[in-house]
Amino acid sequence: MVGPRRQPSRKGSMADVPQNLQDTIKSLEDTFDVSTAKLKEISDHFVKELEQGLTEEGGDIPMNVTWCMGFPDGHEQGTFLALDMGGTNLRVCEITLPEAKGEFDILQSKYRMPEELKTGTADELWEYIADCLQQFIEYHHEGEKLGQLPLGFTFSYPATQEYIDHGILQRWTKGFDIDGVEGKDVVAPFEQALADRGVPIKLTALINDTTGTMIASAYTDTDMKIGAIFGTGCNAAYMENCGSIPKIAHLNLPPDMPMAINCEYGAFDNAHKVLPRTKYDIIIDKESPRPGQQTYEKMIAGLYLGELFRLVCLDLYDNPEVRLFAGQDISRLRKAYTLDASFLSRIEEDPFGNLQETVDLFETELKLRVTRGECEVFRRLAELIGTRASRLSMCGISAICKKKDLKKCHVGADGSVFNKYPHFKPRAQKALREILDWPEGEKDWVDVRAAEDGSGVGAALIAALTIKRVKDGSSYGIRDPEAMKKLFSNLS
Ligand code: G16
Ligand code: BGC
Repeated sequence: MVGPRRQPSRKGSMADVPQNLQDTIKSLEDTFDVSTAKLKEISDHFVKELEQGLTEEGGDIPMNVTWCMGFPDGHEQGTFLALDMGGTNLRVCEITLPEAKGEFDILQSKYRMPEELKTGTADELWEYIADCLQQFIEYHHEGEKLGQLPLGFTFSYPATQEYIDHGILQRWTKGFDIDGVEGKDVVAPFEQALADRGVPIKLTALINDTTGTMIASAYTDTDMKIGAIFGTGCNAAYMENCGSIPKIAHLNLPPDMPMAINCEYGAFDNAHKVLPRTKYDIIIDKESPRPGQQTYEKMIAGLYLGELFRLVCLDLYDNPEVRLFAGQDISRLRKAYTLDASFLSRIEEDPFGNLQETVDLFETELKLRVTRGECEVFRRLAELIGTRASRLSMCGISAICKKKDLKKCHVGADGSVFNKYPHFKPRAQKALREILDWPEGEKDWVDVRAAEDGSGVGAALIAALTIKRVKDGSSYGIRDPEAMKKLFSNLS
């Protein structure tokens, strides 16, 4: 039998929850709540780390120079391929930017990144990606004689770029652990796999998903100043002036020239100075493939939310005062990463007064029978983990706003947590308001909005901007400007 639809107000729902579980809820609140004062402290420290990342000496946050040197003006034109390799999906798109300002047509195929690829070999990775591209071209251009197609490759991992069409993987993130790629150029083996298959593609720009999201969003919205991903991983990009990037001072670029910076701020506070890490965050880090890395990301990104929930449940099972799942076989729950963020979303979205969906979820996913009181603990725990993630997520965004003195702007956002996790956006906006102290009664000055069609369009636009730049005579950050100019002389 299904209980009554849950009322928006949950007052009274605790009346029949045993005292020991009420105490558990209180203690979880103490563990996961992040106060306004703490958010402000984190955000202030974040500004310092952003600045340090731009210096020659560097710091925890890489602040990668991307060679994406300007926003689109809406008049970019041509047909481009875009490849988007995220944590979960691989997308191949063909994007046509027509004459009409700010428009685009998109053809796309989505392939799942097979789990085993994430811990396989480098050859398997590049071969899989090249196969997907080959399939896409054969399907959409069967029998056509094609010249070299320009490609924007969204590679959503930290990369050092001397040129826009080159990138050395600094380290894998998001649970990837493929040997022999870190510290090496990713473009050469990728191009080799394409050449082996005779696929007529020329990588024109290697970009990050945050830069792509920023550029795609700015194509139709000139207030867009930051691109952010709240998904399997977390990160943001913004536009800096070359003159404010001490680590590239030796290149003598014009000081006012714009340069997109891929912050890679998932690495914020790797020195553990300010984030309120719980014992669960510490376990997640310790048991990850790269302990000590991505401290901030591991507290807020989608990959880790289910794992946090699982670790707390295990702890409460072992706690003699609480004894969740008493007397039951918890072997399924013991398996690391068995729960993903959608498990929490579904608990948070359970519409029933008696939390029947939560009961069913534990039964189907974990083969566990749970009591009404336990469900109240799970509901509150999911809310606490989700709320902490959205609030902490805004420390990075507010820090960029402070650093660039952006009082009012839009932030283009993408990723499964932003798009699918319940209440993420209102919780995040509330935290931004607390950190940035907007005057009472004012609308949100910094507005985090869903990005237009993700970083695929961004990759195409950055490829277009790069070709345009080379044709206009700018060779900054392009490996072989003459060759690129010649190859794409037919594109406007
Ligand atoms: C979108 C963007 C990708 C980005 C991804 C992040 O893809 O186009 O560039 O990497 O979001 O989200 P997640 O980490 O949750 O996959 P998609 O395929 O989710 O629309
Ligand atoms: C990666 C970033 C990426 C972010 C969001 C992080 O783990 O290091 O490059 O932008 O995830 O996908």
